[in-house]
Amino acid sequence: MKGQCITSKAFLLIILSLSIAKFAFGQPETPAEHDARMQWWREARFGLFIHWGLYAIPAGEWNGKMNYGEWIRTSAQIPLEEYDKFLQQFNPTKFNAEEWVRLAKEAGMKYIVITSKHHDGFCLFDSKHTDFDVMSTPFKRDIMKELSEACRRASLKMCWYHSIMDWHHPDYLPRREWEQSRSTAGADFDRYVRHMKAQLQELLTNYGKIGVLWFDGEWESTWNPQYGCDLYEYVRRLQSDVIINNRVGAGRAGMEGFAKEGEFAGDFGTPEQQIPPTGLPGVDWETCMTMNDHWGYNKRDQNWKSTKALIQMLADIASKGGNFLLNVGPTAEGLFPPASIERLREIGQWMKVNGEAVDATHASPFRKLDWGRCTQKAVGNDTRLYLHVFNWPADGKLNVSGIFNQAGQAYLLADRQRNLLPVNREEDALVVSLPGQAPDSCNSVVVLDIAGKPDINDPPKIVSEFDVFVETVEVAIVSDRDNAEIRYTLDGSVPSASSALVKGTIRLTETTVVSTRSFRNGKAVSDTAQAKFTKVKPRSAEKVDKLKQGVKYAYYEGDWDRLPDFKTLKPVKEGILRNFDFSPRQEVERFGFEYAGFFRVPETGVYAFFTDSDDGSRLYIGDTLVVDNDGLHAMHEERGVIALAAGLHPIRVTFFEKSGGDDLKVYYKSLKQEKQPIPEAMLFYEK
Ligand code: FHN
Repeated sequence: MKGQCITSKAFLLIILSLSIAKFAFGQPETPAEHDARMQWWREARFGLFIHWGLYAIPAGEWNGKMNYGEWIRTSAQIPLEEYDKFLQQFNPTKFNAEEWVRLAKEAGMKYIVITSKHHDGFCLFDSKHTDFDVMSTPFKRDIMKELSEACRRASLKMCWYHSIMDWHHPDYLPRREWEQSRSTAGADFDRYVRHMKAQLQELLTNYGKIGVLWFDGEWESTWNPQYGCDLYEYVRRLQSDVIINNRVGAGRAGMEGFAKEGEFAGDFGTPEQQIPPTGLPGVDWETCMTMNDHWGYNKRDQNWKSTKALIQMLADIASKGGNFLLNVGPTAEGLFPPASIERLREIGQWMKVNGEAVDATHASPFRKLDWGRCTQKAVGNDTRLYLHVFNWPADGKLNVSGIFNQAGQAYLLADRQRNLLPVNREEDALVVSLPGQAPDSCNSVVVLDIAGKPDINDPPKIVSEFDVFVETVEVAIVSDRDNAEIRYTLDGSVPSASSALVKGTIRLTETTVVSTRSFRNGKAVSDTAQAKFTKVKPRSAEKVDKLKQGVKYAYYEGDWDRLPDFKTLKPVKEGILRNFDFSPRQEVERFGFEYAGFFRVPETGVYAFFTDSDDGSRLYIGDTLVVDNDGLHAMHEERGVIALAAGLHPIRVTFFEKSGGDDLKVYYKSLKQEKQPIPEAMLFYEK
């Protein structure tokens, strides 16, 4: 909606679910406009993350403990007035913006994301809206101004990391649990949001064109989707081309980094310290990662990832269509740690020879390659495959299986003379004959040109919401293969050239194994994909006489790494709640709940249940464990499926929190009901 943020959750979900039609000057952004805005970022593939601020002064040490980083103020529970003393010590006299930008550029990086303000609230830029900024330090230079100008001179994109959470500003809520002595009297979160917007206006007005706004610290209870949507639109109005990550919203599913279903997803997902297991066609995402174990400088942390590991991660991420944001935590003097410089230089040496196999590439057309990864580029109507060979074949034969294209030329990207390598077809594989010696110990790239778009042995996909059913189930078989016949069988046999052709969805009424395969001119051109759909009896509903709305709860306190057997423990408190919430809790850490009641199933069918929790949780229907989401973790969601007859079914949810963030959300969905939190109206207990 033009210039307005949504006033109700329902409207918000409608707008947010259209989040692909992004906002630009009140007109929905067309897919072509969105692609144009994202293009430089998608082609960049590789950027530098910089976490720098007052925390570089203690450099990870406080009161004899050595394992802190940028969270030191809250992890070491340093009182505000104590931490503010660092302001007078921040004087990075060796800071040289040109040097930082040169190191990034030579590493093959195309953009720099730096902490304009991290959670501690200290601003590395000259802000008129706070004295807690670099101009109040002995350094008295606008670091962001110097860096943005150096980036511009080197044609690198300047990007801001900006924390929504702010442990310094008096209007930011909540306070840290250990900081209850710091009064919240008069604190006004909306006034804090106005303050944050005023600083973002400075960052998007005084430093030229900005590439990305990398929000973070969006996970606390005071932030919500409406603030997020409003902030996204606000930033885009200041610079319409800026790209904004999904942490502007409030719907990120933990460190996996993607927005939950129906939640506002910003412009790209943000897996943190991890790489998604597969590519995510049509989804923009960027893995951010430290070189050692800390984002902010820690003088003791020597647990550095090897250059080889980092180069292979870069190839892995690019082969899945993602970006790699690799972090450096500079020292209080303004220097990159030597180990970081060493890795940037070595990555740069590899990129100098092989950067073409990363820059502006697209995801691999293969599901899996045993010897390495693949990226690709269109060359006219044909395709150039970049085969990233991690494990050089001892027999000199590089087997690229499951490809039906005609082969063009092949050569080593490291070979300046482009000496051609022999390529032979062996059934459904193209085999490239390689020299005995790999040109690179980390990742040797073989270029293989093929005619047309990749025609890969990708079996058709068998799609259905559930793999169990009560009466009937609809199954779709889909494939994006060109000029191929998709055939299937329902008796578990491998489809042949005379098997049934897929025409629309298939309705099953009995337990069935569906098998499907692609054919061309009577010959199979894919493996066979199989899926089993099982007809089940729904769990019988229970007769319960005296019902009241709500659930029973029992609240416990204890220190667990996994869910305890609450039946063996004595609850601190018991009672009735309207839903699965923490309101009775008396501790902020080391507590648990067991909720029990009845879930009213509207009609017989298959139901999916979800718990999204930090830390562990489980959901039972009757004696059946339907969702197992146990363990120590950030917000993480698990799903389970069960067939239920219409009526009342016992539901039991268990949860524990050890320390740090905490939350529990319980959802359900069916073929007729989109995923939604279990409404209070469906929860009952026996009086
Ligand atoms: O709390 C921050 C952390 O300090 C760091 O900035 C990372 C980098 O993405 N983000 C948050 C943790 O998820």
